[in-house]
Amino acid sequence: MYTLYWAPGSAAFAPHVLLEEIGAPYRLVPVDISRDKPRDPEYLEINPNGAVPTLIVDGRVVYEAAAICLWLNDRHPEAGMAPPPGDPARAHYYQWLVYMADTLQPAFQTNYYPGRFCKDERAFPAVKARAAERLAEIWGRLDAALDPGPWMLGDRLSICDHYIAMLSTWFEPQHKATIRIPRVERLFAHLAERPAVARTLAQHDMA
Ligand SMILES: N[C@@H](CCC(=O)N[C@@H](CS)C(=O)NCC(=O)O)C(=O)O
Repeated sequence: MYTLYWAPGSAAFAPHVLLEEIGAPYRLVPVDISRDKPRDPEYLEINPNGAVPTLIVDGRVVYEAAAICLWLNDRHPEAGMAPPPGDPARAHYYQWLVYMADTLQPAFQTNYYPGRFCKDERAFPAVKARAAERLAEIWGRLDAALDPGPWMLGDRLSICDHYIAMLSTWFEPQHKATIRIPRVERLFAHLAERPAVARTLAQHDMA
């Protein structure tokens, strides 16, 4: 039985949808990640970053959404959400997952939490404006990588697709005017037809 610490609409979405794709039994534990509230000390013992997701199985704790996805795929190759070891497509499976986690997610973080990157509150609008530019650059590269698609790995569905779909739900209204991601939107529409995705979207109140 897996235990997933989560919050709706958060980085827990990708591990959550992967658990649904796998069909493994799991339970969800909600975490309050409100910006204006301190983190629950009990949760900080599990994940000192105070962020979601965290996954526990057989007493082993793992955090970082991408790491959880890689680990779940290792444990459940039968779900077909990763090219197997030795398959050349595995190179880009690693590449895109790491790129989204270490390049795109920090740009979102800079936008959502400017105070973690700059102490001077007067500079927050400038920090957020630069984050918006970074988001536009990075999303441009990701959307281009979906040509011809339809998936991140070409004709093969993988966790990379669930991951990019998750991140595409993190925009603030002002980004929508400047960031165009038509191929990602097409990918999302295809993915939403999958029962595992529909169930997860419903649990995140995003159906
Ligand atoms: N690098 C972490 C980041 C996770 C993250 O930023 N989670 C957000 C929700 S999407 C969160 O919990 N934010 C609350 C906080 O950072 O205090 C991961 O990929 O798991």
